[in-house]
Amino acid sequence: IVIGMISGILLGTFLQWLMPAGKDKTFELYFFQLSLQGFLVDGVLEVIGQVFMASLRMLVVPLVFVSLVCGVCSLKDTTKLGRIGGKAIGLYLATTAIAISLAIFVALLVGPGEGVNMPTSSSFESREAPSLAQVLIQMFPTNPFASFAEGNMLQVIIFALLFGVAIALSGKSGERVATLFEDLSVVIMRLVTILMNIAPYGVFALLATLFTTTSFETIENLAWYFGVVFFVLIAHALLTYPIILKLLTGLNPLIFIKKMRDAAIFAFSTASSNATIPVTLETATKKLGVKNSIGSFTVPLGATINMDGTAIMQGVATVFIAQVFNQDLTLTDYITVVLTATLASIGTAGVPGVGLIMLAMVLDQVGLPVEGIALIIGVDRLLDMTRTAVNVTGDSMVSVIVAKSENQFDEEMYLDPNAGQNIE
Ligand code: DAS
Repeated sequence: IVIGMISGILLGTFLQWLMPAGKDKTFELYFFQLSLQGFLVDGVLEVIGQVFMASLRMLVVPLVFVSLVCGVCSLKDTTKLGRIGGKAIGLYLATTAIAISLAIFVALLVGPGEGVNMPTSSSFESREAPSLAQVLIQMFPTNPFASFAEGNMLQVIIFALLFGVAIALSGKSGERVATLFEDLSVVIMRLVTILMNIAPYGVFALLATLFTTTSFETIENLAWYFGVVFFVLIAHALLTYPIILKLLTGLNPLIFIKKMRDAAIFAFSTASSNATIPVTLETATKKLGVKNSIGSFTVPLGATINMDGTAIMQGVATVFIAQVFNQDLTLTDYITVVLTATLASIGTAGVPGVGLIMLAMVLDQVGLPVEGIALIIGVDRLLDMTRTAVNVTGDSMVSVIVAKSENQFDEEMYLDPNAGQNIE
């Protein structure tokens, strides 16, 4: 993807140099430039780029609906749905909302996308912002199929949550439907992987087109974007989590951070919370003192519905893309972004790259051009690895908090620096 990004930027910049504006040119040169613009830029590259963006958005509705229904269904085979589930889900949503709010605040402070004024093809109609009451009322679908067709994701998410609970409470029938959704989830994940294979070509085409009309300093803005996401991810992991852990359990957070090292490194390497579940579970139950009765529930649940790192990327990316395309977002828009990204993080399964697909949905929700994803997808892999490490750290922290609140916690193990040292 990075090669696609760099070659796309170089081709775009070359074409921009080749087709300077202005009329003082011979007919031949003018004819050559017109055909270049017409055939190559507005033709081949535009088509490849738009097809890639369409396929990125094509997955959002099925991905969120299926993985969210599965996430809720997974609660059914544990009688703990009530108290412990409530505590875990409450903490997961709260930490994700804090994460994205922090991300938006820092991004607005730094302004990584300021000064680019990139022209946008999609018409960002200047809408009067819906009131918060309207946003909340509009979250409930009157016709789920219409919500699917329109890609109204908050409604899709609410419907998926309700549908998943209904499955969990439907006995044998529910079990059969839940199995179907688990199989569907595997297929959809395969589709995500397939899509990620064509990403380099899509990124190449999108950036080549974008850079025929964009100057180089956008690269500088991209570096700022990367820096802001990276800074907020580290701040969330090393500040927010220790403060929450200390406040809610009184435990020494430095021990927690130190013991998370292996799981964080594994998550960074795989960029997949799901793939890291075994290591996160080992860390929680063999190092952090979380009893298996809690960890076996909160860790897989967290890998599915808790994505603080992803929400941070989505918060910064939304502000960055709004600034790059010079679109002002209102406070209600930002609240919609926090709601959408927090709820969407429930629907984001823990596999590489899905955070970016969910970003397409968040941008759509506030009417921002989804093409902006092309700018950041090239630097997303390293951020994906980093935010996955934050995701699993959040999953482990909530597991410790819930375990301690349920007296299912071994404080001696937590305090023992050598506990569980033989985890390979
Ligand atoms: N890689 C995802 C995870 O496994 C997160 C993301 O794509 O943002 O947590």
